[in-house]
Amino acid sequence: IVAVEDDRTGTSLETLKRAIMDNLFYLQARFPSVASRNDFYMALSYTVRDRLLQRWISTAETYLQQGSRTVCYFSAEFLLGPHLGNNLINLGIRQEVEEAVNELGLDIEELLNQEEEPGLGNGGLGRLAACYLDSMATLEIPSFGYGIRYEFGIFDQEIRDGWQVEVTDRWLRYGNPWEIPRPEVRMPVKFGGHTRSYTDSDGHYRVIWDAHHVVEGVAYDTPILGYRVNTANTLRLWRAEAVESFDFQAFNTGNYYGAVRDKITSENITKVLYPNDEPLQGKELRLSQQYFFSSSSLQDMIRIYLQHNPDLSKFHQKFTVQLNDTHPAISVAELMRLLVDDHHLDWNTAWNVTQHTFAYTNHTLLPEALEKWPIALFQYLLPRHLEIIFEINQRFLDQVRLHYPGQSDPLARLSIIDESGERYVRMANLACVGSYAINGVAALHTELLKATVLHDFYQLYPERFSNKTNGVTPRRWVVLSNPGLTGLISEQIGDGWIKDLDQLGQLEPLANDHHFRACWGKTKHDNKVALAEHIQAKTGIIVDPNSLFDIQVKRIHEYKRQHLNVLHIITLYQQIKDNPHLDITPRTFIFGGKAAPGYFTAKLMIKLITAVGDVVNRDPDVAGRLKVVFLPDYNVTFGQRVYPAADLSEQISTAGLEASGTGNMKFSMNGALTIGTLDGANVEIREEVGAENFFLFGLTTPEVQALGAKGYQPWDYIQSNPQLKRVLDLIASGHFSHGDTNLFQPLLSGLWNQDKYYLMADYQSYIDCQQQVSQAYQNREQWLAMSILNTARMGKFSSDRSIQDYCRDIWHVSPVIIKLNG
Ligand code: 26M
Repeated sequence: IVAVEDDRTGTSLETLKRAIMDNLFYLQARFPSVASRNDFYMALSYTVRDRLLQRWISTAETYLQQGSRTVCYFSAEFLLGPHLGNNLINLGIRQEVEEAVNELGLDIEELLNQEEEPGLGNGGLGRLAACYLDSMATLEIPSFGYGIRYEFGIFDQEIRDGWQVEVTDRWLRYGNPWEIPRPEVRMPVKFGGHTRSYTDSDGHYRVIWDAHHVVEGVAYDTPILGYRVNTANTLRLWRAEAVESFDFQAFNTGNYYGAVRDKITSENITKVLYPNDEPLQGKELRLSQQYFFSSSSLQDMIRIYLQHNPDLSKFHQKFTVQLNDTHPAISVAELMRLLVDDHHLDWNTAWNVTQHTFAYTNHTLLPEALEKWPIALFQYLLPRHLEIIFEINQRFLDQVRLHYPGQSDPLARLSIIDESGERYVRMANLACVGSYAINGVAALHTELLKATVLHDFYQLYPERFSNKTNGVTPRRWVVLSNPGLTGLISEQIGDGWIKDLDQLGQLEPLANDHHFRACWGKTKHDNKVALAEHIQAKTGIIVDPNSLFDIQVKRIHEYKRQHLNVLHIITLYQQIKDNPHLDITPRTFIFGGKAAPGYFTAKLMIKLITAVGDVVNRDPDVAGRLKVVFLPDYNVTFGQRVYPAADLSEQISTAGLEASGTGNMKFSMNGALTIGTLDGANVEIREEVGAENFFLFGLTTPEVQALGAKGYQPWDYIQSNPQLKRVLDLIASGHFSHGDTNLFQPLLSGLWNQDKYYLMADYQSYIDCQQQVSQAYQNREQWLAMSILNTARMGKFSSDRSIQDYCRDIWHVSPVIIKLNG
């Protein structure tokens, strides 16, 4: 007889098989003969979850007992990707589970593919938060993630007639075995109404906020297990539920249906994730989401704190909060409100706590992406917070005045309130004033922040600024996604690199080893074959695994310049049309990425890619030497297939505009070479891998700035470059649009007239650089050596390194080792 504990935590073959069958019966209520693939996926997931929970509970107990300093990572997005495979890797039971599953007559790959990924993020920012959770758990750092449990994550993308079509992401449809609902953990969150003040019996000035309505935040927890450690931290996501208070019912007396309608309105708050790249102006629901999760999370932290410490004036010694962009910046005002209004701290004490609690990460320099909310909206939704922000601002500007006597310009720029026209609350300014640390996400980005967007704050508080270059977790992005490469590397240097990525440096001498190169090449080829099969299954397009796989996957955006990539494709196509016998390096161009639903130009870029593909892929003159594939619905799951199969990584944003990029790191770790501009983390990747192992092109940031200042004229470049002009003319002629000369006009006239992102200026440099890529690929031995060196020199870009930097320079937290109880 097996004891309950052994039965639910053991990893022997028999125990695992028994557990899967038990879960199938008792949780899914199915016999094997009628069970669907999803039933088996669920049964297996619960089996793995049982083995997480022991660690998770021990972790929670240890944190509670030790009261260690804790990081809270506040983020509106966590783009986790599928859990099952990752948890198998981190638990170290992938092998055993595969065997158990086989013996039950099932296929582990099929079960893994069954998982619907939680797409609770747009792209880089949300995926970064997920990598950081993995690293914090692996490094045994006491930490919580706090965010929003969206019922509908980022939309699913379909391509119909070459255009993007958005489909609702119903990821919770068949249940989510990885979350543990905590219906007893509920936080009231108020909205609207009015404030009033009075003086209490001790003579204290007090403010009461009589809200228009209250919504409850209910906690849903997901355990985040570290790699081969006992630490399992918590990601706590909040779901909005309506409250049916006595007042609420009384108010709706005789209006039962009206009350139910109001209930639905409350629950709308956590219905859907907003795509970025959409103007947020006046999106009341978006501000509601931000406030809802900020308030729920801070209330939860205060509740936990008060269980052991009565004195909130030391709150910042126990907790630090990282603000992932300005989405949770309202937290600055909310913590002040909770401390002053609800817990009766005096203003100065509360401000001291607040100011020592928050740290702020900026993720973009694009001016249109800086969040600001109309004062009227604030007044209507968060009247008390507006008062608090005015008070913070007044005290702040009094300080600034001492710094800039008699000068009004710096004051106007630093003010939390934008008064240049309609009045707005500037969230980045609120975040800067309320934080003890401010950082950018790559060296260049941080320098540009200090020089431009946050220049005035840098002048005022230089000591708050630092750089924290992004990183990605090698557990998901190499071990899980690229088992072939993982095996090859570990055979040579052991598996210490998985937790200490600098050890990849030991591969360097092997770049000269002919046999190792051959194995490296074989692994890449196998991954390309697998991707080719996937492409054929999804799109029907047949691609040649011996061709150069040239890949650009990321959100579709003009500044990321997918259309520059297309201009290169058309250039090659025209060269072939001119000379069908041209000796050319065969290439497969693979694109993936979503466009924001309201971003017309980005959607037209997708149409251009698919339209060019339709012509090029079919043209007999091309004879299969060029293929263009747009793979629909790029997400984490697809990323895991695509990075391991890439030869060339496209990182071609206009210099100065991509804050960091993280896909660039995933590609290089998996042995792809990069063609890129000196932008974001590309700069540091090139420094690490060596200029000779990186294909650099394009204007530098200062050159872009200088060109803009002297008056950039794109037609100068077009008129002096017949090849470029021919490419643009071919698009305009309707060659890729069944003769329709209007279809791509909006894109083309953008390039002819303003060309905001300098494609014309960078075109020739890009084409020349691509020519070097094609040549380099012909020298297979040399290419393989470069590929090995790229992987070997990527140690810096582990998110473990990033998290250690945050711990040391900003958070001042240290690891807490978890022992298993029981
Ligand atoms: C919003 C409205 C209109 C136009 C653009 C926006 C917008 C653009 C970018 C809003 C938010 C944006 O950034 C969010 C984001 O994901 N930033 C990415 O963060 C990653 C992690 O730090 C970086 O690697 C990426 O370079 C950065 O783009």
